[in-house]
Amino acid sequence: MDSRIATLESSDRRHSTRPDSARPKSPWGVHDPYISMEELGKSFVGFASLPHQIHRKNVKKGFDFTLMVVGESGLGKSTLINSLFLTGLYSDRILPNTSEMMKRTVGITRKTVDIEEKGVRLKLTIVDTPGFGDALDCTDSSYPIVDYLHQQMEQYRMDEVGMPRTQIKDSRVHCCLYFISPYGHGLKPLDVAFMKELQAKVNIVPVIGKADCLTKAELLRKKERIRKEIEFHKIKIFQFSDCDSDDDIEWTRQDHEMKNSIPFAVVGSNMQLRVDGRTVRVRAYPWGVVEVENPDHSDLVHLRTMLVRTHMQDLREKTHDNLYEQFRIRRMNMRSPSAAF
Ligand SMILES: Nc1nc2c(ncn2[C@@H]2O[C@H](COP(=O)(O)OP(=O)(O)OP(=O)(O)O)[C@@H](O)[C@H]2O)c(=O)[nH]1
Ligand SMILES: [Mg+2]
Repeated sequence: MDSRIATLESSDRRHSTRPDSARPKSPWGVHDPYISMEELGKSFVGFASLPHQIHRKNVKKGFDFTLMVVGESGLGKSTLINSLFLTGLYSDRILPNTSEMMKRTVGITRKTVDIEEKGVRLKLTIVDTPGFGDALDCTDSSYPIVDYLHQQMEQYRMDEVGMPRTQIKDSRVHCCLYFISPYGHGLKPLDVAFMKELQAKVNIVPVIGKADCLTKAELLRKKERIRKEIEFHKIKIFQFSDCDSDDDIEWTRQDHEMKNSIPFAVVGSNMQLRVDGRTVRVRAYPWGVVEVENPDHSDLVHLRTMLVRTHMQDLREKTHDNLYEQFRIRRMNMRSPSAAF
């Protein structure tokens, strides 16, 4: 007898021995959503398969996710993007030559990659922005970025009004990695002003760039100080949702570790080396090697886990349900299109 029939028989037996008056059990425990209702017994209407239906539909449609990097010039934004996604994850991707990598980013650039993993399609867009200098007033640097965020929200709003929902392309920015310098004593006034400017428009995830410039003790102190300053200045950064009490211990541990890593201390590199038979992305110094994906050296892996594995949907939902909704309401109440931002 095959195992599926054995499972059905035992589930039939479970239902037949239950007294009629007993409260029907939810069929969540049945793993095959396509087992017919007759097979499950008459006590279920069938809506318990809704999560599976939603899952199938979403998988078919695919997902959009857009990540933006913002911060002072030369903090390793463009390098980190490469380290995070565009080369490491996609081995067939052509590496730009070194001189191209060293170039300063001069305008807002958008790169999109279509990825498929186990039948799930993801359209990942990375928005790289030019770094700003030491000016005290952030308006000049923030204006093009804020304007870009506005345009994507406005485009989505117009598409919602004039297009079939299934054809809408979501280019709204779901997450902004805000780079903080490792050299200063915490947040600079410009960082505070910039993040305040961005907080109502995009989910901000703060990161310390070039974290290899700091010792472990310096890094811990800097993280603590930045967290306090963020709280003091009432800057709204992306809040990680709390674990539910029924989440498993490993998940809770990972979640705790991730929350403690904020601001993520990252190291980026475009160089790969063979170390002990493995290919690793490194920064090679005369005194040794920093492995960018080694959790003892950098939080890059925590950041990637958060962005891709654990909080992508949370970031997408917060963008749509909170930030976009507030934009839409403001936009409806105002005559001038740009006033909504
Ligand atoms: N020490 C160290 N250097 C880095 C790191 N990441 C990048 N760099 C170097 O820093 C320089 C600037 O890196 P970019 O990635 O171009 O910096 P950026 O923030 O994009 O700069 P802009 O485009 O001007 O805003 C390059 O020489 C990189 O090799 C890092 O994690 N640690
Ligand atoms: Mg750059």
